[in-house]
Amino acid sequence: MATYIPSPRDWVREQVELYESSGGTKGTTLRDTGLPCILFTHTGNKTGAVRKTPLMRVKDGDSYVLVGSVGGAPQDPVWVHNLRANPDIELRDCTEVWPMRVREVTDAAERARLWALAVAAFPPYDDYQKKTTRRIPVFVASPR
Ligand code: F42
Repeated sequence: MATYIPSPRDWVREQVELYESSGGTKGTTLRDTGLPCILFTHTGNKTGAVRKTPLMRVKDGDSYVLVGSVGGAPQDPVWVHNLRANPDIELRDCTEVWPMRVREVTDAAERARLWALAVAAFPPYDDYQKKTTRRIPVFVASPR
């Protein structure tokens, strides 16, 4: 069984620990914004380690939209590289956990539709995209 390596970012590691240890009843929102988050488990593409990443919850039917924004930083989050290498994840939305498969969104029309859903769920995504020249990567996670 691969080892879990927590995020080096304290607030992220703490949210993951609270989210999971409470069985998805605590730590399920972005700090005090009340906006819902999901948590997904993925495989490190270099270490093979278990990695866990909270993201804002953006739903599209029974699929979820994963947005690699990191606040509009100049670099993609490294979980993007993990998903490109290993598309099988586990996604937790509060008390429910599903095995899912991700695919990166490349079609412009599909991206526009999903981006609108993402911004509706979390308006700062729009500011983040304006802040950086990189095209924020978007993935769809669907039940496998
Ligand atoms: N980030 C977003 O991008 N979008 C969101 O909507 C979002 C919401 C959110 C809500 C709550 C919360 O607590 C955090 C939230 N975040 C959101 C932040 C998110 O959880 C991640 O912290 C952020 O996206 C950065 O992801 P990252 O994968 O770049 O994390 C870095 C800091 C990290 O963990 N680095 C590790 C390290 O040691 O430096 C390595 C992690 C890793 O996966 N390593 C790979 C491996 O093989 O193990 C190799 C990766 C490679 O190819 O280099």
